[in-house]
Amino acid sequence: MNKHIQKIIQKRGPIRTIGVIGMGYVGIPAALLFANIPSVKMVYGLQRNSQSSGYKISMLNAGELPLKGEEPNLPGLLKEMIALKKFKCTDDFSIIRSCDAVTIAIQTPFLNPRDLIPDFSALEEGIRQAGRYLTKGILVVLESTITPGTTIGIARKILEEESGLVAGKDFALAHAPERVMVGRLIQNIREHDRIIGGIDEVSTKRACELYSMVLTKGRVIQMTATAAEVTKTAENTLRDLQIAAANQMALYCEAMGVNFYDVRAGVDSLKGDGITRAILWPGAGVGGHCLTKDTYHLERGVQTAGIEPLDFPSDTDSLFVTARKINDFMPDHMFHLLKDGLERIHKEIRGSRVALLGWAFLANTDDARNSPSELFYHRCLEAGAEVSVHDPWVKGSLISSSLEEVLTGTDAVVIFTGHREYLSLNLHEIRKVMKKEYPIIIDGRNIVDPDQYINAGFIYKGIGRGDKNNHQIMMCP
Ligand code: SAJ
Repeated sequence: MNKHIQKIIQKRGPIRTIGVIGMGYVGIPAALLFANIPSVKMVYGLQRNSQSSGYKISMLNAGELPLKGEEPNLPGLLKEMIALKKFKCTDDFSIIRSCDAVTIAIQTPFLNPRDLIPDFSALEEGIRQAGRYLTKGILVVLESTITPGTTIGIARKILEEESGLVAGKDFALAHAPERVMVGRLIQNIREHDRIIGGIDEVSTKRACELYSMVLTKGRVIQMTATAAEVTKTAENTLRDLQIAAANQMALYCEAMGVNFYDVRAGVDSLKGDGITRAILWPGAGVGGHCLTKDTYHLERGVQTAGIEPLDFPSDTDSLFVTARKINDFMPDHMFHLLKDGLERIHKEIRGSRVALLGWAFLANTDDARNSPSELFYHRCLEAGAEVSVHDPWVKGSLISSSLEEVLTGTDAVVIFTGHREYLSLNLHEIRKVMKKEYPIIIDGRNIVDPDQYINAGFIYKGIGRGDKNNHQIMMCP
């Protein structure tokens, strides 16, 4: 262990003043939970005063949360920390000079999902800002999801350039990836195990000291910084892979005239020691800002941070990238099911009217980032169809909250998101407002009972329902 930094940290003593860079859905709860620790004296929420997000500074200092959706306990915690003067939001990054630790939680989106190059500009700017004000013995922690190799690579380089200090000798540096989900931010930070990877043992130890203060049920899991980066990207890559396996199995079941859900129940019935089959659910696609990009962070990591040549079958694509392609194909499959449904009543897609139910990427949320619905929507428009969109959770110029308005006079209703409101659809009401002899229903989330709709004269298509997708057309009652 580096004796030099150990001495400086011992001299500095316990972590009392903390800076959190990036007042988003990761940084805000983290900052407030740190502030809520009795032994912590002060937490500064550091937010650049930019056109797009500078408004958060005054909003947070007024005790208002700049986050959408319900976050249990967060509003009260903000007001309490403001009242106790233990939290303050500022664009004055020089305050980092008075901090014992600074965490960085800035998003790393893909500018253009097609080229799969993450846009690190905002994160690098945040790291540069931190670097300018580092003092000896400070702990720097990256919380953003980053390409493996970033912490010991570009992040370390920028911090050392800006501060003139040396990581591991003058300051501690670690990666502790966020694992929060909207709607459960406080609970996730407290209860999920925290992966903590320092560039060396002293950094890991100091970062464990920081996060142990906020953990309740969760425990710290220590590893190297690069292993922590791989863990975070891998946990979403493997979830994406599991979903892709369910999607591919559903496509096979459709081709073989089999009910995927029977197969799923059958496979799932195999229990016993050491026997595991984690079958997830097929659907109209995979959206969001985690699973749609973390695979590509991992892929870039193995290309850019490799210390050994990758030994992999030369004529084989990455299983993980293949999984991404399968999941990204599902909105196209929904389009094919729509076309097949229209063809059964000798209608073309061009000129047809489609009611798209669900714009959010995740059921019962208003989060529409990278939503599969958007891909399907544009595919229909390009094919000459007219599309009306309903979502009870998402607001937007394209979206109506009136189901009747969206369904009126349409040829097909297409369910993309499993919102709970769609579990109680009234097929007779739907039929009445669609006013079609043979209305079409395409179920992308296994929401409806096929027989009920088929017997009511609907043309039914559902993902994974090979046993129903070529049903006999029942005379309309
Ligand atoms: N999806 C399926 N089939 C499934 C599960 C999900 O098609 O069986 C689709 C959803 O409809 C959605 C997309 O995948 O479009 C993503 O769903 P998700 O449940 O994975 O939700 P996310 O994207 O918010 O993932 C987050 C991740 N959490 C973090 O990155 C901290 C992920 O690691 C979690 O496992 C996931 O939440 C969770 O389990 O809630």
